[in-house]
Amino acid sequence: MDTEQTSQEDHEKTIIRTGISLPKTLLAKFDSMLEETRYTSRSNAIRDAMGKWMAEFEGLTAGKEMKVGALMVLYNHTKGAADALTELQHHFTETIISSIHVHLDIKKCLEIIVVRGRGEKVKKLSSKIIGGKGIEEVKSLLITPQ
Ligand code: NI
Repeated sequence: MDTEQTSQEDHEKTIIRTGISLPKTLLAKFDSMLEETRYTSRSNAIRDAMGKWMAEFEGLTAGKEMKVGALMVLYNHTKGAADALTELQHHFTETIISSIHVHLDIKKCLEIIVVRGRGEKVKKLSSKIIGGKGIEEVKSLLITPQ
């Protein structure tokens, strides 16, 4: 048996316990939705959700392929996100064709950033938005023109 391979497999199976901070209401909603499924543990559901998010992020773009589409960004403008988003877009003028801003309510905004460019550039733009201060959700709708 190849000991190096075994060691690698063991390493991949190692379970790490970690703690995360969540709003109480989010956890309550998550738990109540879990009850509608066959999940027997919160850990398994969180692990699957992480896997789905990672696959979506990785699959967002295929490096050299041309993509056209939009990044939809929901954010809270009272937390400085508007200025940061504008500043960022000024660094991606070759990739961003246009953007549409919608004031949803007193705090929330939706920005639809229309993109055209190589997947790797779109992913770079997206990765600089996701998780930013005041950013609540980012969705991408991208197609590969023939
Ligand atoms: Ni607005």
